[in-house]
Amino acid sequence: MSLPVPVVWSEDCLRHEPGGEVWLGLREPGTEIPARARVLRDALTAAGAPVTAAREHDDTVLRRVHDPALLDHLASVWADWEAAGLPRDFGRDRVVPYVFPTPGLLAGLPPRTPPAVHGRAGLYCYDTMTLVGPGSWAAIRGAADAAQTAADLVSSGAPVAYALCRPPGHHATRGAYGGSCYLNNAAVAAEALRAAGAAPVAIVDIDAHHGNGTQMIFYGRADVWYGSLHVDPGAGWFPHYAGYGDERGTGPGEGFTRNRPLSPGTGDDGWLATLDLLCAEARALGPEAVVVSLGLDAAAADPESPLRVTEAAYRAAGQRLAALGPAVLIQEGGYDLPSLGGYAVATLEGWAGP
Ligand code: SP5
Ligand code: ZN
Repeated sequence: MSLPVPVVWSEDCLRHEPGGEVWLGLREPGTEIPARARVLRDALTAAGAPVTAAREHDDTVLRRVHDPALLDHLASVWADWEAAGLPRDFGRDRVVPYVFPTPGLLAGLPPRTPPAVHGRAGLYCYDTMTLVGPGSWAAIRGAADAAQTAADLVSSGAPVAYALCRPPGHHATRGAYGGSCYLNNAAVAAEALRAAGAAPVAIVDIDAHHGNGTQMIFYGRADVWYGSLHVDPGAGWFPHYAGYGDERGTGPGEGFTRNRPLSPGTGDDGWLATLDLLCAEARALGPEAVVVSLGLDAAAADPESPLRVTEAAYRAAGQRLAALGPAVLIQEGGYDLPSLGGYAVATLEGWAGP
């Protein structure tokens, strides 16, 4: 049996070991762990999908998507943290910010980049649950390379390619990381497709959480449409501050963002009916290429979301999304290790068709 969807893989994605997450003031084990990537790779390989190595790319596309200062920060923050003696002298074995330059703090003061790394950390990170360790940058870069390699395949004529990105990316904004995401792999894929000439590009985000980073990166643009279905942030779910239905884009981008929040507990019928609405809107755009932020955390057993979607519905979602056109699939969330591989295989099988 074979699954004709290329899986783009970077061994470096295993090197990010966040070592937990600080949630509401306490460090917990965390669910965004290297085993996720192994489970996904092994399940897809066992299902017969071909694995292809991510190729290294230069910074051109990354610098279009992200503030270069964020790239420089992520590349150097662990070394700076270690040089400051924080692991050895204070037992702080991961980068975690503690002061955040919110508008309420700055109140119009000129922007500063604090020289102390423990002060600077909060300038580029908006939460306490997205930790950085020694191998993080290699993995972050490997994930972005996987996204670009998958985009290259589709730009060269492949109908679909799946990038097994870890860490995930859709919460990373132009200038800040958070939500277990560091660089926005889906935005990188979309920008790579644009650079290869595709226009317009539609991003469909089916992760259980709203992709606030992706939305923000393209919020003012009409050449990249962003649509998402996700658990309602107004019902108490991350990212709390974005993902509401009245966010529709701004300026030339007005009408090119579409959010469809779902009630906690939503199951297959509600999820697929909403996905159909989103797909109809994406199709109306006439996209030349599609990026799917493929989060598998809407799964019934997932510990990070209250949506209750079965493997069969993800299979149906793969089928429906395939009808939109050539697509780059980007792995986002999905944290229930026992069921994760089955959901990925079902989605890609649905894509490939009977
Ligand atoms: C890419 C992605 O799916 N990011 C998810 C970020 C949401 N994380 C919210 C974490 C909230 C704390 N988790 C504790 C789980 C306790 N059951
Ligand atoms: Zn998620």
